Amino acid sequence: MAVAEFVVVANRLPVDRVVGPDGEETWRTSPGGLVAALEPMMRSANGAWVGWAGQADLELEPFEADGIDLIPITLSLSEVEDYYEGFANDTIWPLYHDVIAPPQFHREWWEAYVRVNRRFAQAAADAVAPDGTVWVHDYQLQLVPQMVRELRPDVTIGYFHHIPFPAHGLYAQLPWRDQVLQGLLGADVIGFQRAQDATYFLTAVRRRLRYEVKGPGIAVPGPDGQMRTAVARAFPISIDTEPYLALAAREDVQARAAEIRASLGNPRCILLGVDRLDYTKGIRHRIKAYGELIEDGRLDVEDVTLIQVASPSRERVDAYVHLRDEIELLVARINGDHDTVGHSAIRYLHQGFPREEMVALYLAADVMLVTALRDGMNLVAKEYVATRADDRGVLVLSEFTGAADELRQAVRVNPHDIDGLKDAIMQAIEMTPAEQSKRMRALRRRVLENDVNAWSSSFLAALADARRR
Ligand code: GDG
Repeated sequence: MAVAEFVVVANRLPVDRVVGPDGEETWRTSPGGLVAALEPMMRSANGAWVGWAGQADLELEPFEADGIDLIPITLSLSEVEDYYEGFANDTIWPLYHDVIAPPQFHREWWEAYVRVNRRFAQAAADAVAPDGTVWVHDYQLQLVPQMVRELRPDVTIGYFHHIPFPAHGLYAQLPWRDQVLQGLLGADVIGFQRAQDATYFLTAVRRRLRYEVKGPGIAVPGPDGQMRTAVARAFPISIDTEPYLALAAREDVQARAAEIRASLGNPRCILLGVDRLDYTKGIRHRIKAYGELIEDGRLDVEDVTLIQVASPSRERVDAYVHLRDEIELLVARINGDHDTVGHSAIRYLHQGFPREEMVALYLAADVMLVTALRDGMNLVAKEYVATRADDRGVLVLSEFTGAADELRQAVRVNPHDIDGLKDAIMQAIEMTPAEQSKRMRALRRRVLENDVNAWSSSFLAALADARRR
């Protein structure tokens, strides 16, 4: 029965399965910013969340966790391989990140993508109340907006794209490029991270579908020949700042930061990288630049340490297996050549950590290195800034991240330019405390003002406008 006024559709449900000591199963809400931003809305508007529980062949009835109604979608093992690991993560992900890795095009992956998108759309259409709202998230579900519209023309539909949208020359490689545009255009509001992403999308719509585009508005023909307007523009996402501020202020977290510094031999400067182990994040470029600085004698491992957290990700996709080998070889070479018995050039951690530990690492780090080759936004950059309550510390930030549009006072880098990256790292290490404070104050103002609640409010306001059109 259709009851929810507000339905979120995302690949994953916002919960993780926890198996207790006696084998009993419970669900714990995962602490992502998206959940925090949508929670008030979910509660006040009688909301529901449609998504996959993260395990193949798991058939679950709708259930409630922490007051949120969850509608699980079942995926078979072959669908996980073809729709998720295949089409989403090995076709769309590399293509939309400027083909940093070669995208694989397979017709059976596309067929699974269509089939699974239809399942999500049907579940959303079944759950949403008359004249309700459906908000679809991300590149795994680009066909869902149009599929929901066909099933439920009465509802208002939003779509937010968390990753970049590529320039037309690259997008045009996609064999199913027109179908994907049609899928997205089912939404009333199509949100992107950066103005540039919205522009690329509008260009693709104009060039491929020949629809009329005026500013952010697109005239989309309906099945009855009537025109409606869809809007495509930027809504830069952010973090839920409150837990980061609270953790950074906690004495035990600060003590842990001091302990981390001490355990590394209290180096003069700690550099930090925190990324999912993904080829888009520029981890290799960062480590190469750092290794050369040591090699050149501009840095000494007695004074400086790089901590690199590379959390395990997509370990069944070939490109990620190769990337891991490549990075681990590089780290081992640099450490082997330069470590002393007491000091390590790079402390490499292929592990995930609890949020407390992440914040302790942010507090311990003098310089944060975000060197992504392409990144929709990059929330790590914003998390680092949020935790720096004393206005100290330096953010080195790639210009190819969405965050670079907002965080103008960071030390900007082109990660492909290794010499430029080396100079930027040195500039960050040598920055005076006064200059650090001046920049960090401005960065923090921006992050604290445009938090994830501001982001979701502005998107929902655009959806409310669409409803009135
Ligand atoms: C996609 C887009 C866009 C990482 N390791 C651990 C851990 N993390 C947390 C970070 C951060 C999040 O994961 C990663 O977010 P990013 O934005 O940096 O990158 P993606 O995962 O690629 O996210 C991206 C984002 O969607 C949102 O729209 O910004 O561009 O690619 O919050 O802190 N958290 C914990 N332990 C870890 O080991 N607890």
